[in-house]
Amino acid sequence: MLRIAIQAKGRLNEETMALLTDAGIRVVAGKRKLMTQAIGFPMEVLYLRDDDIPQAVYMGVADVGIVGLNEVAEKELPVVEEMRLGFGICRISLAVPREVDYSGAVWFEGRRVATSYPHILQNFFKANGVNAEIHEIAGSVEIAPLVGMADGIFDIVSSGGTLVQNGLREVEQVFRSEAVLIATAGLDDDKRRELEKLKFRFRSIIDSKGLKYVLMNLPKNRLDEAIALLPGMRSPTILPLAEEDWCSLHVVINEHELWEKIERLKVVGAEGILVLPLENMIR
Ligand code: PRT
Ligand code: ZN
Repeated sequence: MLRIAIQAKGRLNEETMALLTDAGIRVVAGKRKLMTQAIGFPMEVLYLRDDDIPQAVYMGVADVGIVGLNEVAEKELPVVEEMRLGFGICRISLAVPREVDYSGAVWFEGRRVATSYPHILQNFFKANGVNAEIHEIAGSVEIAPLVGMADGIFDIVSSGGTLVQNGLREVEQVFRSEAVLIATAGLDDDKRRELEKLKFRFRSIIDSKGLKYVLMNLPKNRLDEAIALLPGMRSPTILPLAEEDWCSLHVVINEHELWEKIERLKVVGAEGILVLPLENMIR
């Protein structure tokens, strides 16, 4: 049976739980319980702090884990990245006080930088031939320049709001991150098989994100024009209607082009258009 490590609480917890639920895996998280048995998939769920997940997976305490790629990169442990999950998207950036006249990475030469990601930062400085003093601090990195602890910071940025609030300006985007599924290297055959099943479920959920199932009625003689407008799956589904000159067309359309497509379909005579959420697309 697989054991998966997930973040007990924090930014990744909610979307991780939602991904498991969508994959038909129910987890009843008992308060203060470190581990629970999943329902709907033979799996145990281990709740950890995100910082501890790469190590737990590396040691085989958990076979797989869901954690930010930033934590995996920082820990520099040889675990296998199985799949990117498309949430928890952020970057780790260097930032300096707004008023600084920034001249490129050399600006950091001899300067102090506060961060919770010293290894990733060290690699960046090394690649750029910069010698800077890296100060590792656990939290509230963004206030370090204000209180005189550092000249700049290297921290996670998402909207950029936190930097602005603290009078800082993002100057180098060093590392891009999102939640990833990682696994212990060299899982045995049984566990590998279970993991492939899990990945198959995750993949179909990720692939269906932003997709809508669209049904419409269409005069048969405009069908070719309508099909020419529609991208996507191998061919649209066309069903006969009681009224002879009409048919019903079913297609999958991506959210971001939904309205544009619908407007054009109306021009070629589509009527009674229904847009339905698409839960899963199994390829
Ligand atoms: O308790 P535990 O150790 O498990 O959690 P934690 O407090 O260490 O981490 P948590 O829950 O804050 O974040 C978990 C993971 O979410 C991170 O490792 C990233 O992979 C991912 N993630 C995505 C983020 C953000 N977005 C994010 N915006 N992690 C942190 N932030 C913080 C950032 O540190 C900064 O303080 O949000 C602030 C910046 O946000 P903006 O939107 O103002 O730019
Ligand atoms: Zn953490």
